[in-house]
Amino acid sequence: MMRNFEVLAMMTVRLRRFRTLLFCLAIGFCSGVGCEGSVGPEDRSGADSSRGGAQAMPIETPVTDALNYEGGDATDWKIFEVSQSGPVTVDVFFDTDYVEGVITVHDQYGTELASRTRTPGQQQDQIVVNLPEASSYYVRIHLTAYYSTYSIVVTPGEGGSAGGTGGIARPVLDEPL
Ligand SMILES: [Ca+2]
Repeated sequence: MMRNFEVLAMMTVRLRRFRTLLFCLAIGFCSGVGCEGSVGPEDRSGADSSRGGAQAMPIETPVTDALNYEGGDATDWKIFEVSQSGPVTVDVFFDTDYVEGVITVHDQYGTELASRTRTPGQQQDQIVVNLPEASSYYVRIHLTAYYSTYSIVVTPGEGGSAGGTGGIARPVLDEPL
């Protein structure tokens, strides 16, 4: 017949084995699904990941920022103001042309007015949107893959490759003479 301390020692050993088993299972689970070092798409996005934290963007002034889907900064919100109703052109220029994502324009209540899904391979995305009144409006730039620095500018009028009154083409700086 075992004495009390022998029973206690045996149970302690079993408990340690059980804890070791749990530990190994946890390690195995984490290495399987990538617990360590994994970053969610918005984990490092900052306040501008939501409309309430949108960064101000003056009209006709390019603003440069960066997005990184795998690095945890998939979304930037920008806010701009217009003093009259009418069309504006939003141009977004990505340094890395194969990034994937979607650009949307919203009114002051968050209602989506226009949307453009990026075409990988094009550096410039252009959205023309008719704004119904003098007010604040938002642009949401959201990546679904990869990372890039980008510049965004809002100009009054209708742009487009057909020679509209608004919008700009990306400046070409490195052309050979
Ligand atoms: Ca962000």
